[in-house]
Amino acid sequence: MYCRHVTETTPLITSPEPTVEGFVREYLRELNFSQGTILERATTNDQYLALARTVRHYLMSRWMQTTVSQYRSQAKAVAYLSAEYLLGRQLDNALIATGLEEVAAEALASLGLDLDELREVEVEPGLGNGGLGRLAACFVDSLATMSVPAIGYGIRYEYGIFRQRFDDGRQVEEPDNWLDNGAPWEFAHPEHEVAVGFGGRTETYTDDDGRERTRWLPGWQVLGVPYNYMVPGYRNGRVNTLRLWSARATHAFDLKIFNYGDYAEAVRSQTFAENISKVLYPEDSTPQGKELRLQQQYFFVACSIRDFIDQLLPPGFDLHDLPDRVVFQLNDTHPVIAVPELMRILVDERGFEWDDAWQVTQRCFAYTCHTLLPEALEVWPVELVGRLLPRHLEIVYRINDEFLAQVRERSGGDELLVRRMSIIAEHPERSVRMAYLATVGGSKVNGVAELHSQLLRDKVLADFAAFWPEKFTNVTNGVTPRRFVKLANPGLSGLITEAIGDGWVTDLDRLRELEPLADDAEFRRRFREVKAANKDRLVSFLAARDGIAIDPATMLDVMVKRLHEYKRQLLKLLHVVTLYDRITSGDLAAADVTPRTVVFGAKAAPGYVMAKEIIALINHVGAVVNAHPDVSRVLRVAFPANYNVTVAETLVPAADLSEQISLAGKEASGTGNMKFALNGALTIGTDDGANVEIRRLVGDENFFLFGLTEPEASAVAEAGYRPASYYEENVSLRRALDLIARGTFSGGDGSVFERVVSNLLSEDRFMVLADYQAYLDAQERVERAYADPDAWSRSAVLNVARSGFFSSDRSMRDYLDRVWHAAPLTAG
Ligand code: 26W
Repeated sequence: MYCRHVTETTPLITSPEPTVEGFVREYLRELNFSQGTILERATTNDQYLALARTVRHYLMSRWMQTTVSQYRSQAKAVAYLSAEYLLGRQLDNALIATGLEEVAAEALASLGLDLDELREVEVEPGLGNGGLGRLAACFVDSLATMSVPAIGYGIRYEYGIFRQRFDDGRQVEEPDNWLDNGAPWEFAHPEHEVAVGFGGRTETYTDDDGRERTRWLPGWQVLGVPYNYMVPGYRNGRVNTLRLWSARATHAFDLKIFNYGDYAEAVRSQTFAENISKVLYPEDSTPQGKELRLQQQYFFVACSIRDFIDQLLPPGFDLHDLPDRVVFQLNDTHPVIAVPELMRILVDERGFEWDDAWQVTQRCFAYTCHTLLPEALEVWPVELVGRLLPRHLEIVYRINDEFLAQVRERSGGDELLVRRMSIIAEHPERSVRMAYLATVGGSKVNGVAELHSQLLRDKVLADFAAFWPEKFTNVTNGVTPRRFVKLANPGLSGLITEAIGDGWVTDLDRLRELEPLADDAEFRRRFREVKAANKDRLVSFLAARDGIAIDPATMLDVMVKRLHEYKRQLLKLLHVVTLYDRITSGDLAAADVTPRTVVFGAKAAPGYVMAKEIIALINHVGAVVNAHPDVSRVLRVAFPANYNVTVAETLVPAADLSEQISLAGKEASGTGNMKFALNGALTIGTDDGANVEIRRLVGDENFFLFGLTEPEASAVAEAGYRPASYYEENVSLRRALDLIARGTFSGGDGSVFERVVSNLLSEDRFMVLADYQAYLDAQERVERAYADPDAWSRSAVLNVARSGFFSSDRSMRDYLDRVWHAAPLTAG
């Protein structure tokens, strides 16, 4: 929502009547005038688009008021730069934020329409891979609900994260054409397009004051067109903006060339430009280092910084004061090219002295790291950076020179340290280490959970933490209670509100008031009732969506997250195979097994071969287990395809057991773990990421801990880890692996999953075999605990009551205090 030209007297619109009649009137207007049809002839898509637009109307005036008041307040704003936003469906979130759920349902029913049916039409914007993207969506929701002046910037990918389907149990990716049926939640503003340069060269010149200056002469340009999305605050009358950029050619069509008959050439620049925002890179750990990816990163960063300076700051604003007006939060290293971009604008365009520009830049940026895997840290070859962004490379070199001079000076010329801390890596090829650039170029660096931030200080960025201890802090992740409790779990929300009022929705620490009710048998009974109803809802959801039949009377043991070896879906699978082995071999009577349904949800990056093998193995094991006459009576495997935010909203509230079993020291935080705890599932997990803080808050007795700690895992690796020794010493483990190796789950053909088994026996980088026995022992503790439903639900109630800390509102408060030094807008 742009508002530079809004004056004191500009009349702002008012919202439609929040009544059934008012809603009906607005809806029919939309159906007739915008959808151009009548009720009797409207398609389901017409009905949904009209509904979405109607709900938009109830948010429009808030949006305008928020933007105008933010602009007028001249308050410091947070600009969140993220290459990913995993937003989920918008309709229900907007209805909850406006409190219009009932009015909408009644109004539609009066027209013979069903809200439950229409909400299924919406395709969720899958503009992210996993944790990082979803976290960004939770954060912008919290900033709006907390009335913090903030704007989210990102990329409007034409194709989001691929759609996953299984073919003979193997992942097949299909394009996510999420825009095809209309995009009612976005507002295009081509009039505010931004030109972005690429390639070309730089030249130095002497300016009128006789100063040596440099300018960039780009070789080609694309246009960035902003699309605005509403980010509604929860019932606070505020709506913040998410601005996503789409790439266009400067001149879409070359008529001359067309007339020569070379039609493809005529539109080449268009397709070339559009490619930049065409598709989301589906990697969430190993960067492919593709040129287009760097183009995407610079494209949205250049658009966003230009847009903030030109549209959100008053005309003639002195950029020396920029740090008082904005903090650009870098969501991992993906947007870090923003640091040399701001330097370029200040020095080359605004004529700042280098040191002044550097002062301003460092104070304007902060960096959040979301990973611990060395291979996930982005490095860009200087050859590529120099070709695509020649001026930025020059600026990075100067930043590095000035920084290393400090290092040299403070370390008394320790050249080894200088080489280690250099932003430019010399080997294997000269490259820019983006995490180092982010650390040098910003005022703060944070990890996303206590253990993660400690490991950043002690290991990943140890030299920098020693050099700038004050720069390093921690902000433990959080999730929005609006979507992941209020929206996803209306049963539990109702029970909580009945017990302690509805203040918890915006003040999640209030859940603590539930603690005494853990000792209330009636409350526990009703809590179990809610869980049972959520399980029934999941049963019909999976039956309708995937044709998957699950038994709600079983323990729902859920593992949903991206497929990655460090997350150890294989450990969960070995538990399933071991149970299968014990039941089929008669070691274990089916009657002695707690009936359990293991639910997996996971996408693998298309280029991640081992991850795709593991998905296929899970599906093949599931097929055999589910078909076995004895085993299937007490053990089932369900693997709904295309796990996404919408699936999570139905799956998480139904879960009994939450699997958070990564090798300690590998999962930066995890956020699924928080969603499960808040929805009354108990966690089986390692002391990794935010599991450590969940266990501390909910209490050891309400958490199934197992496995090596991070120091122990490092010591084992240090000492030389020999996975085969666990195979030799542990019969149950050997039998399980042999079953797979013999082809039990692949039609007797042992070669099918040979790679998975041999990797476990030879490398097993994430120590699945080392933690196998401890995990099985913990699962036995789970079975014993689950045998007492009342005691189990008491633990579950305590998990809910003690998980208020994991609200993304609390994360925002920590960022505001420790990193951004900004504040919510109280008045206006
Ligand atoms: C360039 C390839 C790439 C793309 C995305 C590398 C790394 C990423 C992300 C950082 C991966 C990610 O999503 N990390 C997850 O971030 C969550 C939010 O902080 C954490 O909770 C998870 O532990 C972390 O794996």
